[in-house]
Amino acid sequence: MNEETPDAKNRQLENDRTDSEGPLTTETGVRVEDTDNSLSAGERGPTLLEDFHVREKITHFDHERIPERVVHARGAGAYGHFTPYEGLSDLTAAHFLSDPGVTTPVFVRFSTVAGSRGSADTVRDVRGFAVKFYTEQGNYDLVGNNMPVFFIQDGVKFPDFVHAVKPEPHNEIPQAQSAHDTLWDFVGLQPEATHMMMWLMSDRAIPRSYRTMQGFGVHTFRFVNDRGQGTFVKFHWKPLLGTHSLVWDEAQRIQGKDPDYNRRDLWEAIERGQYPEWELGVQLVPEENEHDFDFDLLDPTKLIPEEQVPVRPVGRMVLDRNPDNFFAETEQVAFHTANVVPGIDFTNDPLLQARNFSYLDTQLLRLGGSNFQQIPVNRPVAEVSNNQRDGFSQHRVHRGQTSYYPNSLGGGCPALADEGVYRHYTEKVEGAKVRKRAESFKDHYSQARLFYNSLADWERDHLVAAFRFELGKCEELAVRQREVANLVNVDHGLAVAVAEGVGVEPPEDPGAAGHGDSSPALSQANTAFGDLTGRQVAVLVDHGVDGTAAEALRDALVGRGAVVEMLAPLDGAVRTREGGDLPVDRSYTTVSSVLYDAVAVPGGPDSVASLAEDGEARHFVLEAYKHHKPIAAVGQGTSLLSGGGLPGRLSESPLETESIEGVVRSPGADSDLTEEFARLIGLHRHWERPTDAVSA
Ligand code: HDD
Repeated sequence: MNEETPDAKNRQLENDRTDSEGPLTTETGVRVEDTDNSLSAGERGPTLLEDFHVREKITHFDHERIPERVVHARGAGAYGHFTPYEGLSDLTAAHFLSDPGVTTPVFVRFSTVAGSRGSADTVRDVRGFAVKFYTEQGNYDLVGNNMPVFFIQDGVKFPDFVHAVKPEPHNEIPQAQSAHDTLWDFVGLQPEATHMMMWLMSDRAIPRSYRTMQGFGVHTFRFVNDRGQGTFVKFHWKPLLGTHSLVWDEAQRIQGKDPDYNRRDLWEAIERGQYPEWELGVQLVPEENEHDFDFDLLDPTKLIPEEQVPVRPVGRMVLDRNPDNFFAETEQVAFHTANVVPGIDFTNDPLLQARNFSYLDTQLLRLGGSNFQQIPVNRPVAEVSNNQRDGFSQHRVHRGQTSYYPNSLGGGCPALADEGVYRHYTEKVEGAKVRKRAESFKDHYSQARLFYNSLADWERDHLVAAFRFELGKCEELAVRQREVANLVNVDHGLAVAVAEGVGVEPPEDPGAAGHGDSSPALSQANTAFGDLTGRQVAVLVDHGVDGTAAEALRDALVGRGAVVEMLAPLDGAVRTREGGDLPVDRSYTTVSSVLYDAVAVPGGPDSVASLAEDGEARHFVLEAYKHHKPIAAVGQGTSLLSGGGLPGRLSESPLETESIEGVVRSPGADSDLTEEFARLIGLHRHWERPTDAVSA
């Protein structure tokens, strides 16, 4: 274990933390006795210009906002640490990957892409997954997404893509949505986007939590070892909790009920000590095997199927500390794909090359000049020493007479480093200057089809529904039709299903059947299940509730890491059937079933009768049912299931043992019930449950 590194960043930040204690002062430290009344000429007279306090206070306020990120404006961040499982020095000179004894502090920012800073979390969108490693060799930023491919192949198209997905320029509608004409106009004309659009229309675009999201470096990067040998590498982050998503209808409702849903979830999990974890994995391709694939490794619209090149787990990242101040840290953190350390290099992926230009440029604007690396969250824990000077908001007080190289007056300092230095991979490059897309980048459909083939039936249903929803929001029929024409190259059945949904001509069958390959690793059906950590469970109670059952259920689930809340019509406490008081966590009128992963209704005739008369309570259960969530009903609680307009077989015989997907019913809260309920929660959602007839 490295003694110095684990909290090196935290210790460094300690010098910057400020508690607003002691008497009120101006920015220059002058004490202020009144901040409620401006200095005026007479009690009812004009405010005087000489009131430096009021001028300073208002001027500072006027300047409190900085430009939001042009993309990924909405985000949430946390600190943590990364530890490798084994030394990888045979592959890379990166010290943070060289020794399981080295633990490296990290800051991670998750984000949506299209929405503004104040937009909702659960929109259909890509999620950013940006990791800053504060390594002993300098900062390394792995600026990835929760999807392994991208919309375009060359960075020159990025402004076009972003203009298309952002709110339309004439009326700035819609906010944080891809369901509008300009986006689909663009992607329909840009077939290279097809593969990514399949991911965007899949459940990956509505993650249940940042804690249940995969991350990908997307590009092929290059590891370089001490001997200068290169190996192509793709980075993967795998959440220990598994990769889980919301239901689209639920995601939309959460946008209103709790726009901070993902942000809050991350914050609260860390505050509870349920630290989210990801495993870092790498796919490695020796340089000599670069051309062994039927796609180009430099093409960011392609992934390497895991079945072809397995993902090797190389380390673990834990997020265990929330920031002290959102603006200072999460807003001011500046990621840059060109922040690399020795042992990690780029490839000629044309998207990556453009990113290496764009990120520095954007920080200069966003953070007001070239000294943004001195902002506490951005400052490396590695020593910084160079001849760069001055600029807006220079915080360093450089000493000495010289600020040039070479010098003799400054003792030759800073001297050139001779070990641990960054050496660019000595790749041989030649070629005529051209503006031309490589032939090897031209297959835009095979991997879109691979993705489609790999999905479970329910995932395909969601995908078709998402295409119908999004294209159905496009006013121009030609835009809808063009996208359908695109999809027919992926799968004829998919294109027909979408066409039927959005009222355009179903396309002809192109005849030639596409390949039948699939990659099971791409399906969320094959992720990790069973972990209840941080799962939110609602228990609906009212006066007369079977308190023993309610508490037994709660204690058993809390013991497995779930967060269980007692919800009643009114806040405070309810009287139990046994005569005691059961504290209520909140009134269900202040929340909604969409904010919970599962619902339980304990027995107690009075409690259940009262809940059954309350439309809010019935809707709560019905909505959870519609969103495929696990439901437990104990004793008379089962009758609440029958009163809410649930499909026949539930409502007709609430206590019958006929099994209903994801619903457990029991006369009492025994261990079998809790066991089964926990199992159902661990399965996340019960997709096989038919819900089409449910109106909630
Ligand atoms: Fe980007 C932000 C991820 C392509 C230009 N990008 C940004 C963030 C993430 C990504 C996670 C938010 C960082 C944070 O939390 O502060 N971007 C990606 C991925 C891409 C990608 C995975 C493709 C593989 N990006 C991309 C291209 C360009 C940019 C091709 C420009 C040519 N991205 C930016 C940016 C942003 C940004 C404008 C906005 C704010 C920022 O950088 O700091 O420079």
